[in-house]
Amino acid sequence: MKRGPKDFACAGGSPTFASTIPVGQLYFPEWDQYEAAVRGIIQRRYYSNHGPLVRNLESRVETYLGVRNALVVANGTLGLYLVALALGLQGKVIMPSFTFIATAQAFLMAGIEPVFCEVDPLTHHMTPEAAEAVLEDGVCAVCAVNLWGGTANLPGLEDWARSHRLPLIFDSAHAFGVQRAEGMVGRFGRAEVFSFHATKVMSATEGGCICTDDDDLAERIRNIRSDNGIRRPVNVALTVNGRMSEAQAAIALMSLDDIERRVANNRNIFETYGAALATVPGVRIVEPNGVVHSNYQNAVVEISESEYGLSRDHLWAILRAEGVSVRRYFRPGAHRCVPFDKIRPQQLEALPVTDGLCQTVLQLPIGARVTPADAATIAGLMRDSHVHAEALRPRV
Ligand code: T4K
Repeated sequence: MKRGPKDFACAGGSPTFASTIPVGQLYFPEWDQYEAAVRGIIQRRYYSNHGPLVRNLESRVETYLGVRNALVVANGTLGLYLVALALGLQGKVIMPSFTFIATAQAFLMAGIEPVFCEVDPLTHHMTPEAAEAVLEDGVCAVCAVNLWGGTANLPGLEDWARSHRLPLIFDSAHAFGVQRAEGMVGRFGRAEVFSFHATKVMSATEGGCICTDDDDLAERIRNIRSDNGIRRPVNVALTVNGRMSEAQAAIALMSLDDIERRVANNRNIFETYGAALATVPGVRIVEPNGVVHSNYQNAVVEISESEYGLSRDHLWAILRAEGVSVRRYFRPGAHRCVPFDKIRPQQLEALPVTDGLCQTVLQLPIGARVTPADAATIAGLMRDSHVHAEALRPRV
């Protein structure tokens, strides 16, 4: 506990944490498990190109999510790119600006121009109304993003996309293992793409996964991904190496075996933050939206400077000095990032909700390397920072 402003590390006091508490899920298997998995790879003399571990992983994910096709790839960005190629998209795609820049970059790589829409200020997700507001000539698809262990209004977006005859893709980078009343995330739209990056609940160190119930689309993706004609060869205009290696698949299989335990830890952490921060003025924790089961991929708060006494950026600096690796995802919105600020200058001042969130949202640590006790300490630091806000403000 910080009894006075001088106790804070930013003012010369001792940092609360001796080693930094990371943001990100960061699953690491036990060494014995890893050694056994790698020994198998070496004994089989088979590193990549849709090997037995990749095939097993795809089959396990299909069963876990109840989806017809799970196609693992090198990373989530590439997954979105492969979907855009396989759908033969040409023109523009509607997507929220409040997302990781990779969402927009993946489509731009495929020659498709993003048209950015607003998000709901409470849930941080795009809505059918937000998509309707930016519909323009040349739009050929919609890419919604599922954030923070929750989802957008998936059935509402499906209805809207259907009524405009637009294919709907979900960037579900954050949403592996998330469940809505209608079913597991992974089965909505034409395709959904997960990230299996180390910072995600489901980790292959680097990796991603495209899920679709559309068998023809899946076959095109398999051929574009360069699998040497596994299953049914299909003519495609372009092939891209999007393969996942056996070593990545080995980690992913161990991550999947362990996922429920880690989600339970995440939930404890999230609830600890929620209870401890409920009475801190100007701090709102963002609940996972629209789901019956969250993976608690993120613990996200919004900071209201007028009520809290410090801006989000002040609090960010204070916590980082204390050894808490808080992050300001996403900042700035994609519409203000290179090269989209030049491609669509007409949108620069058109997204005030997104601009506001980019200045107020903060990611708190959650994941395998964080404990509920850490979360209680971090929430205590946030309370103390509020109590001493006036003295802390000019120093950071
Ligand atoms: N769509 C959305 C909505 C996304 O959020 C993302 C990715 C994508 C699409 C694209 O998916 P991928 O192509 O990445 O599969 C991270 C991740 O690189 C990225 O996957 C993620 N979203 C994005 C939001 O965040 P960084 O650069 O902020 O993470 P990094 O490397 O700084 O790590 C975070 C913390 O974890 C740090 O404290 C360091 C620590 N860490 C990290 C790694 C990788 C470790 O201690 N050990 C590690 O091995 O981007």
